[in-house]
Amino acid sequence: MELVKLQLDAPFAVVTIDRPECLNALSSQVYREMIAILRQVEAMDEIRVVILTGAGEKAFAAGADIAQMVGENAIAGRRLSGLCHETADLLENMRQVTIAAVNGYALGGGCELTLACDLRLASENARFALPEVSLGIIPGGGGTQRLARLIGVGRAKEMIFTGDQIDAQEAYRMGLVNHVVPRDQLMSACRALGEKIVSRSGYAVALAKSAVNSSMDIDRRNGAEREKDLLGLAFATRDKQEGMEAFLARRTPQFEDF
Ligand code: DAK
Repeated sequence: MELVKLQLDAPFAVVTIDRPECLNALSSQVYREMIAILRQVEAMDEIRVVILTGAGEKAFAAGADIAQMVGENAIAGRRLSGLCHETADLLENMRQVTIAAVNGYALGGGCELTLACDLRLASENARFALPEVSLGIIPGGGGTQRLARLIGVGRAKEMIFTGDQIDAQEAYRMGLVNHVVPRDQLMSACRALGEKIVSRSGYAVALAKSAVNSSMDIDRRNGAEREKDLLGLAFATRDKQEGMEAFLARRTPQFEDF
């Protein structure tokens, strides 16, 4: 791939948007390459955690590629929207845990990619914004939906209506990111968090991911039903037996490969 790089180091896959000369702007080619890579990674049994980041010192991704969008009509815009949504949906629903390692600007489509990840870790220099209204458009990669669910409607509307950037500490206070760490510790912090998750039952984590994601799409009563069903499924696994027996025997559980 030209614009998105994949580095495999099981149980981790690191996916890097690699256009630092334009702050990793997200062209349709970037989205296409990301979709291909995420599909490939999703099929890899040995990979449990996907870390998404941007190349260079300044940006995770400074949004959709304005140089490409400026010449596009409504049909091309609709097509781009499809790619944005497909990428975000893959990140959100893939069987692996996805972590955004936000190493600088995460603007527009870049911010939307972080929102689709399960977890977000930011370096101290990270900055977030949905500045689309400054360009005469609105967020088109799920930003109007996911941001409000994550930080609340009022705060999301302020960010979207003003397009203002917020720094990493403010993002942390809002609940937009899970942790803020020094720049040089960003990847190691992502890996440490990933290692901890990998030490738990992989199947249970995947069931939990599916249950939490359901809460975004369905009402609370049906969500509770789904939670009960998934918990019932968890009770049928060897991991449940192993986890509970290990607890009682005061030993570390040996979970099945997932
Ligand atoms: N697209 C293309 N090029 C970009 C870019 C972008 N988004 N962001 C930066 N660059 C390029 C700059 O043009 C510059 O290129 P050269 O002039 O060197 O050739 C280079 O990257 C370095 O940028 P700056 O010189 O501007 O660097 P600074 O440090 O001065 O400023 C900045 C950094 C991040 C504050 C600034 O670059 C900036 O404001 N960038 C644009 C941010 C932005 O507005 N992003 C777009 C948000 S809108 C859709 C789905 C999704 C979307 C749209 C439609 N459909 C469903 C249709 C998403 C929209 C967006 O993401």
